[in-house]
Amino acid sequence: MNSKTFKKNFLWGGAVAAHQLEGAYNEGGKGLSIADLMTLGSNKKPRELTKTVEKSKYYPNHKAIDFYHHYKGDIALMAEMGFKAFRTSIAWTRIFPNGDETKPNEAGLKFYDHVFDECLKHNIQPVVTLSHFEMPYHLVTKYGGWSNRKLITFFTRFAHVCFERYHNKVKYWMTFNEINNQTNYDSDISVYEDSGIKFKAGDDKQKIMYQAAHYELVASSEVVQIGHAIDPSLQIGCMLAFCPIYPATSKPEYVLFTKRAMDSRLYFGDVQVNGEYPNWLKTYFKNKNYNLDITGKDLEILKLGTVDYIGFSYYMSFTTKYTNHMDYRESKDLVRNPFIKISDWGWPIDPVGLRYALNWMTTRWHKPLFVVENGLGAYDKLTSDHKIHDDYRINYLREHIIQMRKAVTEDGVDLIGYLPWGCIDLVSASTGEMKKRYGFIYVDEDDYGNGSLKRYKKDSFYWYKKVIATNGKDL
Ligand code: P53
Repeated sequence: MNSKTFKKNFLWGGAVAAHQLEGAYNEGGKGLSIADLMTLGSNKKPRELTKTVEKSKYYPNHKAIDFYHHYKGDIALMAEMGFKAFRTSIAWTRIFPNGDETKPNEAGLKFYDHVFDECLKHNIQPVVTLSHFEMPYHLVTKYGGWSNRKLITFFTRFAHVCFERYHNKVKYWMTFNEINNQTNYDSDISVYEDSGIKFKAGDDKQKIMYQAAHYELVASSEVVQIGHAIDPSLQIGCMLAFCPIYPATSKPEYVLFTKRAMDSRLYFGDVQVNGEYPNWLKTYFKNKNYNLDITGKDLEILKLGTVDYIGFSYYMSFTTKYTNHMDYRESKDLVRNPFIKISDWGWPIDPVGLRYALNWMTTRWHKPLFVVENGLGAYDKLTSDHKIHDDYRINYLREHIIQMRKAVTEDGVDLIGYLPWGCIDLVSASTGEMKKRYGFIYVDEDDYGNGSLKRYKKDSFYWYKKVIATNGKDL
């Protein structure tokens, strides 16, 4: 037992996203989202991004784990673990089915009233992401997703409605989930999930990504301002996928390149925290002759809506291989790190990287930090007596919490809370599988939606309950 630990009101809990667990994809007036058009994939086979719902294909997000009809029981299980906070997202398509309407859908708004009320009944604080890989598909077909400036208007309208409606119930908000995944612009799914953009042959993918990200950053800043104007007590953060990047050798050029790689992945945070683009990137845009649509007014807006805290996911670290240039390309520039094991889905497992991340962000941004995702996607086996012995998951989380505790007690990091991903099993974002499980709560359902949908407590359920009860002392 460690006597030094987290602050008294530390927000222990878990995280999910609407499209990955709610199901009910066409109930309550909900419109089609981009996630509703992503097929089942696997570790080896990428998910297809289809134009319509095709009869011959399986779309796992349509049903997901049917949280839409199970939310009361599921939230009660989280309360049983002692959750202080529960992170979910508001499906944009429940509130604005097409995205460009001016009047919200009352049935959608009511659903989240019920979810948040249920949380509050159990003294669980809702933590809400406004955009989590689930924009209305209509905004893709009619406007080209975030390649279009008009999206700023639609998104800020959606955020305005959510703040007005829920500001008494929800105090912690985030604008765009993992806004920086699209740094890997060679990954079709990453750009599609973040920005609703499908590339055509001959597109300058990097330029298109930077333009879309710019509109998102402006929208994010406007949303922070709108939220604070409605209720100054709201805490509105950004959300970054934080993967530290290490150099594979100590050759100076290499270390320099690695720094640039990290700056490329994390400039989004610079803009959201500091309110302006870093100089290296302004110079980069100039040297590339990009002539992006970045107006003087945009730059003013960016200054006025800096975030209150930094939400981030932490799953893994990356390691770069030698290059003789400074132009980081994630699909080509990474290698296996011989000191680090990988998960069954090939994700490097690096608990020390979490302490590194917490220190890196504190030094750079001087803001409170919030771990809003962390966890191990793994195969689980349901025994005949309905147990799941997931010691591998417990070990992963324990090692990460130990590093997080060191960052707080030995390095002085200001940490708000810890919300491990997929606290209840749900549909994987990258593969669409159910069998890539993260939860403390097992859901009896296979990749094709077969199963009783019954919920069972894994060994990690009881372990995490104890961690929360002792505020992270008894691991
Ligand atoms: P899955 C890539 C790299 C790191 C985090 O991921 C990522 C992704 C995109 O999949 O996504 C976040 O389900 C994301 C969640 C997602 C979770 O990590 O692919 O915010 O929506 O489910 C885990 O194993």
